[in-house]
Amino acid sequence: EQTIYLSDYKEFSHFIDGVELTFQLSPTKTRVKSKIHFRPNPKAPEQAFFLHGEHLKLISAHIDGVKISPTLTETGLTAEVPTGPFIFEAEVEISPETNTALEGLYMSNGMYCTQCEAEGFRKITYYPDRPDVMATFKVRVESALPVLLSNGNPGTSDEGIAEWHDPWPKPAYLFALVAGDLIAHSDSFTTKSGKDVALNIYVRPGDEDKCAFGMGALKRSMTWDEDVYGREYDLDIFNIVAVDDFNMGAMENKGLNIFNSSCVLASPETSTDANFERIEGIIAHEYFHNWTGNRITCRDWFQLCLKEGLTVFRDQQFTSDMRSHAVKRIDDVITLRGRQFREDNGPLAHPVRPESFVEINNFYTATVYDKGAEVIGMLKRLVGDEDYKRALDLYFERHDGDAATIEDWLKVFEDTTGRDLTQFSKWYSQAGTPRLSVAGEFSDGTYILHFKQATPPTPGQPVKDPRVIPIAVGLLNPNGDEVRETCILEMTEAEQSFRFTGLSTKPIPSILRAFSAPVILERQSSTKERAFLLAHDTDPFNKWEAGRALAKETLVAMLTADAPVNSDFLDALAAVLRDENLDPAFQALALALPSQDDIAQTLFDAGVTPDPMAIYTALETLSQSIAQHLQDLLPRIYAANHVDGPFSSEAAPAGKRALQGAVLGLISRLDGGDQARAQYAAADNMTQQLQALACLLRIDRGQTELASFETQWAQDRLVMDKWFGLQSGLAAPQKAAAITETLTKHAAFDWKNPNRFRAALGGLTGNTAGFHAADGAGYKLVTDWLIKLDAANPQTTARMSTAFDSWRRYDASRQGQMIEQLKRIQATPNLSRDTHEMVTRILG
Ligand code: B3K
Ligand code: ZN
Repeated sequence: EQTIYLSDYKEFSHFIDGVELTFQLSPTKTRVKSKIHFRPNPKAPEQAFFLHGEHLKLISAHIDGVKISPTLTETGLTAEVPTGPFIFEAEVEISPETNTALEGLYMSNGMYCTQCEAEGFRKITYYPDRPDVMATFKVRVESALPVLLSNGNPGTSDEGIAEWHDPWPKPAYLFALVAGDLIAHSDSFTTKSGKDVALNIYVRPGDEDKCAFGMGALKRSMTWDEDVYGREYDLDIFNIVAVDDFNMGAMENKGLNIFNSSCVLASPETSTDANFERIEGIIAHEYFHNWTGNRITCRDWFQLCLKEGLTVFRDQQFTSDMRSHAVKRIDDVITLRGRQFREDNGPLAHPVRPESFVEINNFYTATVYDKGAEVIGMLKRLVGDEDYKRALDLYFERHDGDAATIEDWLKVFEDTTGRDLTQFSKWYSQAGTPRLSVAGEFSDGTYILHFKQATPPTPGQPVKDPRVIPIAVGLLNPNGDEVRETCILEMTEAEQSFRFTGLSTKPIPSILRAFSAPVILERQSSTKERAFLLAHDTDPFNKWEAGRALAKETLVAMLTADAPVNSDFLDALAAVLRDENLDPAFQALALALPSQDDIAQTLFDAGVTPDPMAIYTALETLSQSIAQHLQDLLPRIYAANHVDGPFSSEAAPAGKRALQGAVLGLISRLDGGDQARAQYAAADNMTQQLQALACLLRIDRGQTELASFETQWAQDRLVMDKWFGLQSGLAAPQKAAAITETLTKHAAFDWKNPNRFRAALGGLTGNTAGFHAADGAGYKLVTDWLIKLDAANPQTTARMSTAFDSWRRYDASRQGQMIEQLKRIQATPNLSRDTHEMVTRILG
């Protein structure tokens, strides 16, 4: 197992002036012919000529027309080459049909497709498969299948032949090819400068009625990127293809985005409101990559956050603009805490820009993506909106066509603003979530906030330096009026104080507004003060945060001190529900309780060993108390948020449905599920159908509805994923492993399909108390399946093995059982490099 280091970076020996590829497609004997124009790179250090290549059958190779016999290894090919420019030609044979790893060229339901990022192109042909080698591609596809696609603009095509030419130099990871019996949903877009672009979403026959929403989202993305970032599209055609077998969400291949069908197909009957929003966000994300990723790519994979952090940041901005800034920010912070904080506080912690890896696919993480986006948000807060815009303009101008680095990225901000970003760059190099503690002091009209920051050690980084932390603060007076508007305090020291003068009364501070930095804020505060902020804070994020803190404090007190449910919290929730000026989507978020995993981490941080079953029970008790306390209010809120008329996936009706769903969950705890059954029967959209079914499963009912749901949706694979996921995800803890095991025996459980596997097994790992059931049945079942899947699909296995990364939090018995399972995976003969790296890091 070889570790790759950032510090070992060196340039490739050659430039490429052009690539021509011909594909003769066949399920087990696809021929790939390549013709690559190499030219020596005078700046590159001395090195042997090496091309990556894995699982390829070399038929022949030529240099300048002369047959050669290169040296072949497991990882590639070396050859003697001329000192000047030369043409390298190869013919290889590959077998897409037997490629179950879903990386390189593979087949899904009779259709050919590719996934090359990060290092899949080397499974297609011999090539310098690294992002800093960019070239223009001409591709010819030969197949009897009706639709033949590749990157760039279409060239001549004929019966069984299609040619594509991509004029923009690109790294191999952005290469794509699709061939299949597909139907196009077509439209067009005129760019700001008047260029017409043909748009297509290609799907399997039968899915054509689920493309309209995605097409609209694409056009909104194109307009938004022109308006907000000044970025126009740069080819004559933009194609999206939906694929059922896909390891992740989607892929930004130049001019030919390939999507997991779950991230593009949408209809009111089959998709929830959350699905619609996610699909819109992912379509935007992949489209935005055309500039942040494709036109400007990464020098090496250590710079992954250069494109991913920035593109996530952009898609978050987009969704905020399309929907609600407040709700989107709260959603993003919930995700960040649930995934990235967990990662940052466990054995898999790594910097936003890692410095070494064994398998790069293991670093497409919440830290690189979501913390990477937070770091950009902080940068924007520090320099201000205008300088952010100027810096981005400079970035596009200076680096268009480059394979760039984080240093390049920070330099455009330094050059634009004159700031020194040396300390700021530690956000890229140091792992771990800073703990920010604060105490307030008031005398003689002056209020002082004393801050301290400290970051706990992470693997390989025992000591941390202070970071630059932008802390957004506003002050309220006891009447609830804002006496100081939001300002950004720029903390740079380990301990630092900030003063506010000229105040007539002691203010109530609202700290870390809009979650201005990805830190854990530790602040002693009274229930009264939290309830005050929940009622009065003008910053919607902190308003929500105050409620969340109350919920957490109540749960922690119930779990550690046998305390009863805090009635101040219940009253505060009632006030939120009664406030008719609030956005229903916000009210729904305020009603939601922290996750079991969040409580487990909170207890662990406080030095308490979490008991998953006790956490589950405390949450049930609290939900029941909330339901009883709000009893009189619930039917009225439920009725008031009923949405009439034809379904719309827009934010306002979706917010009402979200609130209705949250209220239905509480009502179900009081009426044995009557209202949920009624909603299920009346539902004409998936949001309400699934809400009702989930409410019933949570109270251990709903068997009739589960069966009718299965009958109704047996033919729809994406809806059936929901059916699988709901059962393993919401099963009562003691039954969760058994129910999941039964699901894996269901005729429709196609374990090689990542969506289906994730639905059933990922449902269980997300069911915290069920996965961590004391008898270890959850651990064992998941491990059995991970071992089985690894032989077919290393990437998805490695990703799902992170379910075990929290083992250190738990008691000795659970720790022992989890370690035993991790070691069982580690000892599996022929375990993939992906999974081996993950379990080894998790074991620590
Ligand atoms: N860039 C791809 C992710 C590729 C993952 C490779 N294991 C999708 C995205 O972030 O847009
Ligand atoms: Zn991305």
